[in-house]
Amino acid sequence: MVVYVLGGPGAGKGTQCASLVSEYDFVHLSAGDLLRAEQKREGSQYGALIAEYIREGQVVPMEVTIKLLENAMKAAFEERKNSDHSGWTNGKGRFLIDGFPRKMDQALKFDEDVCPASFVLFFNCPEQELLKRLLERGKTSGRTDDNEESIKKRFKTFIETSMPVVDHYRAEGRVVEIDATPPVETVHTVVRAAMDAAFAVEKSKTL
Ligand code: UP5
Ligand code: MG
Repeated sequence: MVVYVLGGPGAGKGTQCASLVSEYDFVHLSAGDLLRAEQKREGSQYGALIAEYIREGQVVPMEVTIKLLENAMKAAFEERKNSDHSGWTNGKGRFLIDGFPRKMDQALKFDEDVCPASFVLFFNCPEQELLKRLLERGKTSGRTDDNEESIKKRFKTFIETSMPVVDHYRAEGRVVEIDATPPVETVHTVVRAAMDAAFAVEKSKTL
């Protein structure tokens, strides 16, 4: 099972995914985190390219990101193969894919080559609130894109390039939209209810 977790920069994708991991036995894969790790990896041929794209708020070419996601998914299966995680038997597993796909080409390619998503959690939040959160985080995050100039570029890319992906899945009836403006705990309660409902639908399909 794959759930895409989408939303603007700073919407709370990473924060909410972190709680869902233990509650639903998901493996959480943040495309941004995987790219940042690859950027830092000694000997990576993509380091400089990733650094430039992230600072400019642009979407890294999909081949790089999909490969990183595929590798991380394989590693998760390998790691859990002999464990007692109930949702992870017989080649089944649960992934929260955070911050991906953020461009139509990535969405189509991943759906076709790796696995189509069961549904999409979309965190909606006004830019003013996102800017406030990211500038606050930028005081300590060390992220090269948590500065006002990069944040503005990330917003532009999100509206122009990533919202069409959300709209594509919305047209297919696969988007669960969550208001991400309230405090973390409030959003979390709503997300849990949405997950429980989505799991009930998934289960009914397999009965
Ligand atoms: N916070 C969270 N929820 C809150 C709430 N409800 N109320 C108040 N504060 C809240 O949260 C951000 C901050 O807000 C934190 O300080 C948190 O405490 C607080 P977080 O959970 O980190 O939000 P998130 O949505 O994960 O924000 P993030 O900055 O990670 O989102 P982006 O989508 O911008 O970043 P990502 O890491 O996914 O991508 C970075 C870059 O990588 C992209 O711009 C792009 O260049 C590249 N990329 C690709 O090229 N391809 C990909 O497929 C993915 C990324
Ligand atoms: Mg994040």
